Amino acid sequence: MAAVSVGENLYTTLRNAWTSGTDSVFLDVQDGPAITFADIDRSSARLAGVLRESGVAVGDRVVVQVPKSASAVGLYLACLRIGAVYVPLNEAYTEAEVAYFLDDAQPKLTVDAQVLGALVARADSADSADPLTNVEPRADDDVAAMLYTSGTTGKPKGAMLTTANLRSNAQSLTDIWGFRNDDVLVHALPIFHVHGLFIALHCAMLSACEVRFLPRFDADAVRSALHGATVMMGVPTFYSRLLALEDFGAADCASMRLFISGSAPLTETAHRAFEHRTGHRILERYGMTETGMITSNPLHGERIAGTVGFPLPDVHIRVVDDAGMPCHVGAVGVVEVRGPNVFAGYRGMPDKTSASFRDDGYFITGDLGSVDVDGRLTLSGRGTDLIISGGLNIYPKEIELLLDEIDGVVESAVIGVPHPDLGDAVVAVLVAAEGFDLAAVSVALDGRLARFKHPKHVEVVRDLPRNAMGKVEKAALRRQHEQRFS
Ligand code: MCA
Ligand code: AMP
Repeated sequence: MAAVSVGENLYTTLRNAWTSGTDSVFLDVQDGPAITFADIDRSSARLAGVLRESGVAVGDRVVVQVPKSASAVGLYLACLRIGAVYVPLNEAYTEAEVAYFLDDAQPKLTVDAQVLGALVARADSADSADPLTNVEPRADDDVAAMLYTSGTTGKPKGAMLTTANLRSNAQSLTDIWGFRNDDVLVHALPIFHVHGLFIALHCAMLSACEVRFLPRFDADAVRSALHGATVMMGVPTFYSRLLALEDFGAADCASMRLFISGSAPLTETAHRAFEHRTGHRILERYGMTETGMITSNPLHGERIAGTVGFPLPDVHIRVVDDAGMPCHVGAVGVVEVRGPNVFAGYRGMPDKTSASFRDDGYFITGDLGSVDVDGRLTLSGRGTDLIISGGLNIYPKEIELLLDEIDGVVESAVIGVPHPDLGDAVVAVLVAAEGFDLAAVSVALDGRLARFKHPKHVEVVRDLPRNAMGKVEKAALRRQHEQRFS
């Protein structure tokens, strides 16, 4: 792949990759005319002009909480063009949650569905701002986007991703996954996370290939989109839902060359079942908001179920013990990573940032894993209580704090429990006063916590299991509830 110069805007990198095929389809949006690369170039230039006219300048943050659409992609590219920092938010967040992000990000502009409609209308109208065809030069370490991610106890932190972070990951993945301009990518992921926004769309743009841009994951719609397509990226729930379609099989995947899974562990059972039904071995990869993709199983070569493969080009990983010393081959420890993919830090949180890095620049992921003699990484959980449900991260502490405030709740413990569809599902265990009414739980959480974080099951118990130090034993609780959804 051609080397890129320092000072190149990521938009320019992406655009240079498709210049020869501007009339080819980029986003096949199902319910409207297909968007070509030339279309998105034009519409993002117009939107960039409108953003500029609205006073958005280089380095300003633009917070975006909108449904998935071609216009949202245009807005992302418009922000890149003018050097604004794109800050996407999950559509499911409540007003209370969004208020925190706005206060923290201090955006110049906040875009919801209505504002996006108005921006697009202005961009489309004859007397609108001039399209901004010149692209702002950006240095490699300039921040291009900021995505929120939470710690185990603290509030969400804005992970600042630089031009070089996004570019290096995009180039490596396009390369190692063998993307070509005759690929057709099935895109059913949301575009407010690294997976759907950067990994999927950057690979498509760098290879100038077509994207079947579905509004959300719907198993039947995805199944029909697979016909004539070549690649799909998804979270494990996508694969378990496809497998749940009774007659889904090889005939549905006849044109496919690659299925990629990530964001959460893909069980060996799902991996094998998918191969058995379709003949395809899913390629599993591993990443984080702060780092983009870290490792991947090989395109050519053995894809091993239950492992997440090898570090990407220029990315280095190591596994360390509690004392920060490198572990022996095969021993489990904390995974650390260094490379051009690793973020610039949490905005406005220098202490949290430095606590996340070793002195030699390695980022501490918090994931537990081991590396085998060939350098292949296998993950074995996390050192923290993080719950990954349907590919979305949920932090027990955030829910426990709200539960503990409910009248009649003495204490609470929130755990992730194996779930056939979501991987893990949220369960809340409460110690409560006599006669406590469970209906109070949803009343307390509604409007304060995005619905996907609400417990799928709530149970009242007499006591929570504790160790000798008095700490709640979540592992014991998880064992007690492990059959709940099976
Ligand atoms: C929706 N619901 C959920 C989830 N999603 N509950 C728990 N976990 C979830 N993930 C709840 C809703 O609140 C609602 O509840 C009910 O399910 C139906 O909502 P609906 O929107 O219809 O759900 P769905 O369409 O079935 O969505 C499930 C999904 C979706 C397809 C698995 O969550 C999804 O697309 N997940 C992918 C997330 C993702 O892109 N992750 C990447 C981030 P109620 O009825 O009670 O209101 S990680 C990343 O980017 C890193 C870097 C990486 O490695 O990739
Ligand atoms: P997030 O920061 O929300 O993007 O979530 C990142 C976390 O998702 C990682 O730290 C891992 O715990 C988890 N993750 C991503 N990909 C995988 C995978 N293939 N297998 C297991 N866990 C994964």
